[in-house]
Amino acid sequence: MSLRSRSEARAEAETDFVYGGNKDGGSTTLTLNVLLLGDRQSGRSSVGNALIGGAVFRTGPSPRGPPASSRPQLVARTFPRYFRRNGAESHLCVRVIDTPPGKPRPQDLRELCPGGVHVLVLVVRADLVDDGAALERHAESLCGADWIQHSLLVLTHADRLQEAGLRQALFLTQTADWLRALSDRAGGGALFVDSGCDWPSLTGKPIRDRVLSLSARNHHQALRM
Ligand SMILES: Nc1nc2c(ncn2[C@@H]2O[C@H](COP(=O)(O)OP(=O)(O)O)[C@@H](O)[C@H]2O)c(=O)[nH]1
Ligand SMILES: [Mg+2]
Repeated sequence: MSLRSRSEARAEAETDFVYGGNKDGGSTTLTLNVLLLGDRQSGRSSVGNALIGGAVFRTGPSPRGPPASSRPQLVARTFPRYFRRNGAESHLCVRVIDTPPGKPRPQDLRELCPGGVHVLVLVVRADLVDDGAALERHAESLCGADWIQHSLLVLTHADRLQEAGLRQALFLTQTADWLRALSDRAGGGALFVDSGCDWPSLTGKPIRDRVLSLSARNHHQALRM
């Protein structure tokens, strides 16, 4: 992409953030930037694939040590006529930013998302609950004090809970204090997902719907990074 077309694309993206939509033959397009954060192997890329509805981010066991790519990666997809808004059909453009383990560099995120982030998806393994302090610290330092109102907690590996005979409703009452508190405080609440047999198409819509309703609750305001 030439320098000129890159800046044009950025200007177009920024217009979306300001007006929340583009005119497109009578329909509007709502563009939402979604940032995935989570530990190594928490299932971030799998959740990204579910959101996009295809295998676009690389998933799988990763060797210990420095990640192959330390740069965040952006993939966007438009879902035509996804919802109704002010009485009219609206397309939904989801721009998903997958991140390397640890804290992504703010300048990399700003480059991908100059208008900011509408929803943070915090990805945590339900079957391997560790300490969440670093995750919350990263979210706050990247997105500021309002990060929690823009957060949706996604608990992956729900299939493992099922195998262990633990019901999802009970899990949150019995899990670590920080995770229970996070699920109560997060603006979008908690959503359990599992990788099942056909993970992206089975689990994508519920995650997209939750992202959309959380963003609507925040009047589609974006958090600057
Ligand atoms: N059983 C199960 N495996 C999952 C689930 N989510 C992700 N995985 C697997 O866990 C591994 C790591 O997932 P990935 O999305 O690459 O994690 P990332 O390192 O956080 O991006 C992959 O082999 C996935 O197939 C889940 O909900 N259940
Ligand atoms: Mg990954």
